[in-house]
Amino acid sequence: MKGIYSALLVSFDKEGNINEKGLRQIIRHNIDKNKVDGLYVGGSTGENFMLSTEEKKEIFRIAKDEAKDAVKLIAQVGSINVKESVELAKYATELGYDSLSAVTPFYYKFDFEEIKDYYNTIINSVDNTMIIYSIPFLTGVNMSLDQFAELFENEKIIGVKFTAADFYLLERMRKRFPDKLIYAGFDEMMLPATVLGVDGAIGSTFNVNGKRAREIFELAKEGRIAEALEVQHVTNDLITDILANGLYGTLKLLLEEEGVKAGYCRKPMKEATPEMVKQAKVIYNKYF
Ligand code: MN9
Repeated sequence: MKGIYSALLVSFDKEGNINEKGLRQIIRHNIDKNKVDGLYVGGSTGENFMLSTEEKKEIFRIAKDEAKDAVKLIAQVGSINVKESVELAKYATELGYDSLSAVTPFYYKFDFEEIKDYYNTIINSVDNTMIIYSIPFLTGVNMSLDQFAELFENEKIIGVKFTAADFYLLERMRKRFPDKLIYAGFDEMMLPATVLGVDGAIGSTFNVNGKRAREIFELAKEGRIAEALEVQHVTNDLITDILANGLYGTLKLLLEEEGVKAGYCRKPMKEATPEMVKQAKVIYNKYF
C-alpha cells in the first residue's frame, strides 16, 4: 500500500451531475500518464462532502470498474452520519477496495471517546482496513500522539493520511508507529515529509503533477536531497499558481488542456471565470 496516490478529482457537468465519461478519463490519465501507485477515492479533492450517498457509491463503483486491479484503491467513507459511513464501508469493501479511510468527524466538537467510537464502529463493521484521514486545517480536529496511539490499538487501523504541517508530530509518529502507514497529505511539503520517513503521499495535485511528485519522493528516499529540492521548487511554483487561481477548478482546467474532460466543480464551489480559464492556460504552458 506504499507509494504515490492521487486524491481523485471527479468530473461534474455544468448542472453538478457526475460525468461518468470524464471521471473515467481522469482515472485513466492517473494510471496511464501519471503512473500513480493508487487512487484515493472520495476525499476532499473528490468534492465528497457535497455529495449524496448514492453519488458517493456511484463514484466508488466507476473508479473500481475503470481501474480494476491496475492500482491500489482507497475509499474515503468518512462522514458525520456514521450510518452512512458504515453503509459506504460495506459497499466499498464488497467492490474490492484495498483499504478504507475516514476523515475525523467534523463540525461538532466531538470528544476523543466519540472519535474513537466512530473509527471502531466503521471499521469493525467490515472485513477491511482503515486509514485515518487527519486534516486539522479543514476539520478543526487536532489529535495528539497518544490519541493516535489509542486509535492504532485497533489492528485494523493501519495508517494515517497526515495533511498537516506539524513536522514535530510527524517525526514522533514515525518513531512510535514504525509499522503503521503514514502518507503525506500536503503536496507542497512532500520533501520534508519524505525525509521524515513517510511511506507514501496522497495528493490532489498529483492528478496533473504525478511525475514530479514521484521524482521528489524517490530522490528524497535515496537521500538525493538537493535534486529532490529542485523538483519541489518547481512543484511549489506550480502549486502556488494553482492555489492562487482556485485549487480544484484549476486542476480540472489543467486536465482539460491534456484532453481530459474533467468538467466543472460542484456547487457551492464556483464555476471558473474566463480569467481563471485564461490563467490556467498560462499555468499549463509554463509547467507542462
Ligand atoms: O488530499 C489535498 N488536500 C486538499 C490532500 O485538497 C484539502 C492536498 O493535496 C492539497 O490539495 C495540496 C495543495 O495544498 O497539497
